[in-house]
Amino acid sequence: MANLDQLYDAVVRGDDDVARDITTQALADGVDALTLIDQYMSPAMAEVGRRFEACEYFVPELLLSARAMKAGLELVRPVLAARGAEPAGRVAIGTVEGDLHDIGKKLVSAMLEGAGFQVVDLGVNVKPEAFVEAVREKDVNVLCMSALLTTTMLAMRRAIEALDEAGLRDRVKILVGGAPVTPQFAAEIGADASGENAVEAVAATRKVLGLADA
Ligand code: B1M
Repeated sequence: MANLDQLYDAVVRGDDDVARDITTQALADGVDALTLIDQYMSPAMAEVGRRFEACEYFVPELLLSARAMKAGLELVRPVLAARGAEPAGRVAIGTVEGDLHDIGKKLVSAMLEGAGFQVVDLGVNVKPEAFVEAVREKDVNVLCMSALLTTTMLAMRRAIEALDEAGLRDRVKILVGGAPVTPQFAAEIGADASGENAVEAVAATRKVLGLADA
């Protein structure tokens, strides 16, 4: 029988091999896939987030934990998909036009998945029209945009304007983030919220969707 506490520990310690092994064994033992996420992986990522905010963990630890969680999630996702389990919400995320930085975006994406959201990653250098297309086609509740350059953060405004012009602005909540992005800038361009880091991004996503604190 799989020792599920080891799954929690593996995610907190960022050990993707152990996370993969325990998840495989647990699924073979018949442990419920949602239990693995709700009771072990997500609480582990919440603990990682707490350590990050307390400056006990830094970006490298966050990346390792995100990788370990993804290793487990990749095994659990097909099981959930097969039985049609509802995610907490659907999110599309991308780094804006002209910007190739994707490490932070991937981290935000992994934390959102860890919190139970279904995430469509649109990649980097995403044009405003591609964000519009994602909102039109992917049935998402939240659109997340990341920018790391002071020059490219302006593309967030263009994407929001494009959504407005397409008549789709009211269909989604918009969250923006990345090193140069401030809450003032977010408000100025008409976004619903911003997050300073991946942990805040999850909290802000839950908040804009009116979900209770995790
Ligand atoms: Co670039 N780069 N880079 N770079 N790069 C920065 C951002 C820079 C600050 C370095 C510097 O000069 N000190 C600087 C920007 C200056 C500015 O505009 N103010 C810079 C520059 C100038 C450039 C180039 C223009 C350099 C050149 O070619 N002359 C060029 C631009 C290319 C382009 O995008 N068109 C460039 C290229 C690159 C690489 C390709 C070499 C590489 C990216 C590789 C990759 O991503 N695959 C790179 C890197 C690695 C960096 C630094 C060193 C690290 C960025 C990173 O990954 N951080 C960066 C300097 C730095 O930040 N110290 C730098 C780790 C990551 C976990 O953090 O991305 O901040 P971060 O994400 C955080 C938060 O910002 C937040 O949560 C994340 C997790 O906590 N967050 C969100 C991010 N997105 C969010 C979305 C949200 C909410 C929160 O909601 C939707």
